Amino acid sequence: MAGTILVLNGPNLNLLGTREPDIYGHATLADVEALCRAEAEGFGLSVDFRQTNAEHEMVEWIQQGRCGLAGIVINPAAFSYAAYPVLDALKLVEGPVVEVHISNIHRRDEAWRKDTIMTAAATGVISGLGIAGYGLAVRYIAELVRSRP
Ligand code: CA2
Repeated sequence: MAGTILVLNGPNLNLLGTREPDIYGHATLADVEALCRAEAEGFGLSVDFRQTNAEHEMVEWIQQGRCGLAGIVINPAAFSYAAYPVLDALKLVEGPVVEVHISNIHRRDEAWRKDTIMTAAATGVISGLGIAGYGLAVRYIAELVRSRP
């Protein structure tokens, strides 16, 4: 577990790569998973990669992973805007939590997209770097692990 990075994806991200490519690109969630695994494996770490459309499932996964993981990378997707149970669960996590958004939520046409509540529980946020943001988040956590005595 200490050598595992949990990568969580919220609602509708199972459809990544099938619509709105101008905003989200052409990569699929399977591509994102491969990217995260490749990055983690370079540091000798493993990735537990998951997606759900169900808030209760996301809460369960975060609770199960709150201790003993290298860290959590999460794209909460639309949970970002109203899912207080997910926020509370993230606040219980002991290790680093990196919030990732593929698009730059501060430049989107809909003003509400910038108001993510999850940031209150995140160590840091990456937004707008496409799926590369996931790889950078995994790398951040992996380097933290490597720097520990
Ligand atoms: O930019 C991101 O990664 C988002 O977290 C994606 C979320 C959106 O609600 C956030 O505002 C920003 C999910 C977008 C809807 O899901 C799609 C999946 C595939 C293709 C297009 C949209």
